[in-house]
Amino acid sequence: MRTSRKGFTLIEMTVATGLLGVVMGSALMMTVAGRSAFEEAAQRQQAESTVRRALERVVLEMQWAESDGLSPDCSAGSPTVTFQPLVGVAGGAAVWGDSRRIARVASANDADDGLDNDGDGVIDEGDLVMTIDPGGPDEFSVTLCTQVTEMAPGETLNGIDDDGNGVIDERGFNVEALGNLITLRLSVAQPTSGNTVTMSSITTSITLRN
Ligand SMILES: [Ca+2]
Ligand SMILES: [Ca+2]
Ligand SMILES: [Ca+2]
Ligand SMILES: [Ca+2]
Repeated sequence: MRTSRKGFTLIEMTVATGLLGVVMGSALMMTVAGRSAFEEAAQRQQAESTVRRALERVVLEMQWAESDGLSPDCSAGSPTVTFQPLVGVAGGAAVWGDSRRIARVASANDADDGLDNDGDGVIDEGDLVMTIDPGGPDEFSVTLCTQVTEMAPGETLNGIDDDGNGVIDERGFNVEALGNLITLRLSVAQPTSGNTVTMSSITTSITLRN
């Protein structure tokens, strides 16, 4: 005669509860891992679009600059550039606008001292700032981008071109001029929610028309 089984034995219950725990645990881990991977991808994308937008702005400002009017001449690369944009032609002569300086400057929150003063996980980050009419009566500054790295990734301050790109000790922002070909490099380190830092680095070139 078969005995009907009602309910579960203690062992079955224990095993079932254990399995349920494992399943729920993995589901939770997958959710957490999925969320952090998603957040990481979103933050990386945001850092990349920040760098791209800032460089697009620099290209927009510099494309009408006079190629032999850059200061310094930037042939060895420079973290700062001053130029005058062509704003029009009058009576057959070029009309130049107020000079503009684009430079990587130390962040107000993190002095250039080798320490992470603001505790965001990035040491000595700076801002990319454009100043219109520097030193002049109409001087006006615009921050194009924050979190610009101290040095370009792969480059340390040692008098050597560590990354072999032809520029020695380039900073997080660098302008290199070879004739009227300008190479712009910008690197940003964006602190993220998971106590990590997302790096984004873009190099772009423009050919000056003047
Ligand atoms: Ca610092
Ligand atoms: Ca910092
Ligand atoms: Ca280099
Ligand atoms: Ca170096």
